Amino acid sequence: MKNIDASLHTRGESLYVDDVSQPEGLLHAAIFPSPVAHGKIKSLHKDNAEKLDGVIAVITAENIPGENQIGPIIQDEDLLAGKEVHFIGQPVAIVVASTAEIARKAVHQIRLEVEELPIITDPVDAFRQGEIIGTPRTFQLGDVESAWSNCDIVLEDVCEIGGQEHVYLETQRARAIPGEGSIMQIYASTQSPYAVQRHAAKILGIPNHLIEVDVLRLGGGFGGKEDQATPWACMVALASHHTKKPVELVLSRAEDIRMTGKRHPYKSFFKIGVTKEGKVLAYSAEHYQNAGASADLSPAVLERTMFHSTNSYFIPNVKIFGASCRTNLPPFTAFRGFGGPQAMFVMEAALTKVAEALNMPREQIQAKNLLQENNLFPYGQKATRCQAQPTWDEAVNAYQIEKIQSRVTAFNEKHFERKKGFAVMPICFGISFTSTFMNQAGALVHIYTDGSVSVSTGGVEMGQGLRTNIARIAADALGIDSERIKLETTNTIRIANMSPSAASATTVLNGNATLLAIEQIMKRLKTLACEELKVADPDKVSIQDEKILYDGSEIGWDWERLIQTAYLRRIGLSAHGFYATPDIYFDKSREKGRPFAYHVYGTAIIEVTLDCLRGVYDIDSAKIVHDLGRPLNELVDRGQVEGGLAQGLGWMTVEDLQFNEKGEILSGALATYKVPDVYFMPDNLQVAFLEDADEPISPFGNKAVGEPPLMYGIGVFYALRKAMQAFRYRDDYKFTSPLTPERVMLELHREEAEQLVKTEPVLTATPSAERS
Ligand code: MTE
Ligand code: LUZ
Ligand code: MOS
Repeated sequence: MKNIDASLHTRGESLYVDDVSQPEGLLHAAIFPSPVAHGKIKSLHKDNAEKLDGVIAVITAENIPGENQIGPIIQDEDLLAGKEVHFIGQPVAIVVASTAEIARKAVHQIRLEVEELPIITDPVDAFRQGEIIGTPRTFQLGDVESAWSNCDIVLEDVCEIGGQEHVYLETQRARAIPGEGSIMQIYASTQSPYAVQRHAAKILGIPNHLIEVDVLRLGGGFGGKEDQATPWACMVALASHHTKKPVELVLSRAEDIRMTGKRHPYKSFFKIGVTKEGKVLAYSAEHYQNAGASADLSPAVLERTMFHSTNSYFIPNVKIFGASCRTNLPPFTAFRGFGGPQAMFVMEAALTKVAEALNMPREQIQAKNLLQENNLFPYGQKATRCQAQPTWDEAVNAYQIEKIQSRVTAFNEKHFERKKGFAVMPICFGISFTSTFMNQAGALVHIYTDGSVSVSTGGVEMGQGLRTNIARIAADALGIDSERIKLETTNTIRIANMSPSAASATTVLNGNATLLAIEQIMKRLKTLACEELKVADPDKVSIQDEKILYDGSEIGWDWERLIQTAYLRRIGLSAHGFYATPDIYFDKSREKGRPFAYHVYGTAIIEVTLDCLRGVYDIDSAKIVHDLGRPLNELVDRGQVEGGLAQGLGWMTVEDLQFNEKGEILSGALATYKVPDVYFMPDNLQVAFLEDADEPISPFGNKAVGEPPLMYGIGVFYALRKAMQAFRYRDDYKFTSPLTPERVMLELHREEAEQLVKTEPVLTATPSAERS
């Protein structure tokens, strides 16, 4: 089955928020953002903006009728800055005008007087100054303190891990349309329609049921719209409330990059102890998460970091500490992997350090410590149906790792300035929201009298193929052609209290809810078929290829006849299904439990060629064995694996998110922030799916696939490090990401670079904000 959006997308006919024809009298909003990273607001001068022709209103915190609060976990985030500003780009005022151009022009007429306060941009500085969000966490297994003394060697180092801009193609946007009384419709590009609904209601001081949120599809979310689509939608609702007119807000790319959060940068310290054979006995890590100016989803992201701190390895003695640290940068937020990738980067750094110290191949150390069936994760869950070893073995055998090894060695002996390196990267990713209560979903199924079917779920299509997956699931469960299934928009009136589409669990949760809705209708239809066809056992009735079967053989009726008869017999042809993931729990007081329904595993081998005189490199190949369960739509799943890999490779290499000490973003445009393109991707990209790995709790055995493949990208960092070592061996190359060509140069030629910096004036980049 092909992606049901494929032909619309390729023709450019798919609709997004602002493609829908404009309602009469639509007004446009623009945001006045804080120009400084920290300070007390003394006064806001907006008269000049208000005087401009075409400006309808300038809205500030004082104009909020309800509560000026949008914090999702901790109540620490103003919709519009009230008394203080905490990062550059923080929204302070909304200008509403007849056109977007006028609104933006008016924004430039606003002036903010601020009494500036000290700025923190580094998470460890923040931690030292007590700027900690929530309570730091500690996960423990065994006893690291007594284990260190049993180790032959103990190594320590630090990782500095960069953030990542989402670069969804469609920037943040929303449109609000006022209805009668206080009713409001909101069209938003959000992964979380319910978050928009409840926060808009809170801002306006009205009950949730007066707000309807509708989402057709997103031009990408990648976590950046899990929570951070909410403010823009609340702002148009607020503007619409004041003007009594429809209002739209579309952020430009530059505004989007400056105003929204990204993947969290981390500073992490690790200590690892091993036997001289390379068996890891003890591991400890301290993760200092740069949370940005408000909590946003940071505590949940940190929690996932904790859960993924040992990746797909078993270590008997573990102690992980994590703290969410408040800085004066935009609030960092969900991004594919949700804190997992940072933890896994650190684990790989530790194993690399061990391999280098023991002078053993990295992959030998990895293989020695792979997670096995029934091993315990540090949080107390057992690894069951563990595919760490099977995916590793299949990758190593199918892709012939010895051949890769000897090819790399031969190449490196022959070439002086170019060096190859490779790395094996196993992944293990827990599936379920770590907040257990969020693992719930609803679906609403209608069958019309012509046999066509309407399916609504709480899931949002963001390019990941959800609509196609749900259509596949519904068609298979009903035994009919997928052409008969229509996927509706995601709407808070049809599905209440939905969780965000995130955590890779959208298909699993909403697909199961769809199955539960269909099950109810099927039960009624089967009973009806027994009555009409004078057969006895409803359990023996089935539908296949639109034919009604009894005990496996056709009995002359087809789908349309069955549905028409059901209608005439007054049988309900609609049902609502509700699904909640069973058997998951977590006890935060002990930091133990079973938070995940299951884990997704996989192994990648990544090979690179590095030009050691210029710092530039090619990713030659990425060869993956991925644990997918049974594919629902193999092309959709393959697309997720390749797309996730691309994003992971970019994060580790060229995507260099930079802020200066004033909290200004230096990579605030696509000219200064490079994302991987099609040429950057490995020429040789192979993806194999592990066979016979059906997941019992998922619809038709399919496993979640959205996020895990991103973490294969981590392998490229260690492949590049290998190539660097082949050129010039040193055991103190830094574990600092991304490993841009520039950083490769500075590392490979560290002494020369230091000499240069001493003698040459250093060029400083101009922040994009000053250029625009
Ligand atoms: N794929 C595309 N094309 N666009 C996206 O925005 N988001 C990713 C992943 N794949 C994303 C994507 C993220 S962060 C998640 S959590 C999952 O898709 C969400 O969808 P799922 O739960 O259906 O896997
Ligand atoms: N969002 C969330 C997520 O709220 N909880 C999670 O565990 C999660 N995991 C991945 C992505 N988003
Ligand atoms: Mo994805 S980070 O769970 O939206």
